[in-house]
Amino acid sequence: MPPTTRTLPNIIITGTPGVGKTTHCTELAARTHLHHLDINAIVKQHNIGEASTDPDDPTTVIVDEDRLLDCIENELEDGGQIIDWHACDLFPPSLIDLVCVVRCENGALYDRLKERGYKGKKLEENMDCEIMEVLLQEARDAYDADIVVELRSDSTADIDSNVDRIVTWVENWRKDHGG
Ligand code: DAT
Repeated sequence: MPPTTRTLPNIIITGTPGVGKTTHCTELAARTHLHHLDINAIVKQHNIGEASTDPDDPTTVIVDEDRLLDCIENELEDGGQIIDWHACDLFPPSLIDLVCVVRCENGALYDRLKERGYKGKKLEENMDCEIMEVLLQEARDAYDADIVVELRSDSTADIDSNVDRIVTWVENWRKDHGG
C-alpha cells in the first residue's frame, strides 16, 4: 500500500454492541482532539438505515453501506477520524491506520445489553457475536494483522489504560507523519 499523505490518522473502534465503543471514542476524542465519527448518528442524519423486517428483531437497523461510505468519504480522506461502529470491514484499508476491537467479559456484556433493553433473539445474537469473536475475525480478515488490536473493556480501569495506549499511538503516528 503506498504511504498515506494524511497527517492525522483514522482509527476504527469496533466491537459487539455494549462492549464500550462509544465510551472509548468519547474519551479518546477529548484527549486527542480527533473527531468522533459516530456512525449511528450519521445513519440517522442521512436517513440511510431501514428497520429490519424480521418480526423478532424490529429495532435493528440495516444500513446502506455504499451510501454510508459516500457520506463519510471526505472526512476519511482528510483523516483525524475515530470511527465508532459495530462493523469494520466496509471501510477501505487504504484509509484506516488502526483498528481497535473492544472486547468484554460475557457476564458484564449480558448485564449491559439487558440494561439497554435487549432481549430474546437480539440479546442472544449479540452475546453469540461476542462469544464467537465475530468482530475480531472480521477485523483480522479485512486489515493487516499489525494494525488490529484487541482491547479488554471489563472495568473502568480498562478504559483508562486502553485510552492511554491509543493516545500514545496517536502521538507517535502524528510525529511520524508530520501531523
Ligand atoms: P457500545 O458503544 O459498544 O455499544 P457503550 O460505550 O455505549 O458501548 O457502553 C455500554 C455501557 O457499558 C455504558 O453504560 C457504559 C458501560 N461501559 C462501557 N465500557 C465499560 C467498562 N470498561 N467498564 C464499565 N462499564 C463500561
